[in-house]
Amino acid sequence: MKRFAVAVGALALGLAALPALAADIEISGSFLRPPVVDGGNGAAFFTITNHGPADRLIAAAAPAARAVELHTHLRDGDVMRMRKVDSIAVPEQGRVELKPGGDHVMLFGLDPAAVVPGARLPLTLTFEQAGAIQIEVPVATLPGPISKPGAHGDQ
Ligand SMILES: [Cu+2]
Repeated sequence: MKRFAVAVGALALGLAALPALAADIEISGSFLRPPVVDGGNGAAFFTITNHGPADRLIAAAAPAARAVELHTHLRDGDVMRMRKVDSIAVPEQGRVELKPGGDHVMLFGLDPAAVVPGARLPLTLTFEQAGAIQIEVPVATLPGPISKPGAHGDQ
């Protein structure tokens, strides 16, 4: 319960702009690429810093999205395509950067009202070891590519 209390306490104090901490996991540098069209798909990116033993990001949830999946990009011939993955590994004392063209949290069917520029999208990340971490992801001013043309989810 201690780690949960720490995360909730940080939010209650209005420290959402600071890195979110839960147990050994720290989330920083988050941003959301909003959909190009209303009700479309967006993607969340952030850096996971692990101060403890090996862990895995196993789920993500956002009330403003119809569905949320963990995605990565894989090379398919000359094209990078997005694929759903069951988890994103975070090495012991390691760091993983979710970024355009790489791993990301895919948000399907986003509520247009929740992704206006300047808004912050509530997102819950669940780690196998560290448990759930609630963050608020700043919405980027302009839509941008989640990946190179040819991949799904960016229309
Ligand atoms: Cu994706």
